[in-house]
Amino acid sequence: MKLLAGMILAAALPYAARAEVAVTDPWARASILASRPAAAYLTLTSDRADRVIGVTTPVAGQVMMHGVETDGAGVSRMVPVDALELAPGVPVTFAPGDMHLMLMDLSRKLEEGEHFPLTLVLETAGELTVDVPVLGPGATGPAGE
Ligand SMILES: [Cu+2]
Repeated sequence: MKLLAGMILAAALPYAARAEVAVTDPWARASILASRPAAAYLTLTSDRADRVIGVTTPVAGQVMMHGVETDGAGVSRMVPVDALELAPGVPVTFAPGDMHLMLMDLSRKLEEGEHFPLTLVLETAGELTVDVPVLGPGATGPAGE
């Protein structure tokens, strides 16, 4: 019964009460070969608790969220993240050497200077599509940094 009451409340919320999610500084690095995965980065802030449950883009067959873990010997490895928790107002940053979006099965090389759409699927806020600029192969941060 509790679940049903929650659903009715959500349906009755006015448009203005919808979740606000901000995506800042999206970027990707140019890829050397279409056969190698590419990585994309951005900063995501939601005004309420939410979860990123999927990411898609037309340029890749699959997008995975990867975290990075370092073991006791100092060896880092990538760890798939199925659902990314967002705490209200706390920015989550995807950046080189840290959490990143891995673009698998590229349909083609990502060329410096182009842009591609990337869609984040959030449990509460729904789908959010951002335009991602492709920076040079040596880029280490978003344009302007
Ligand atoms: Cu990865």
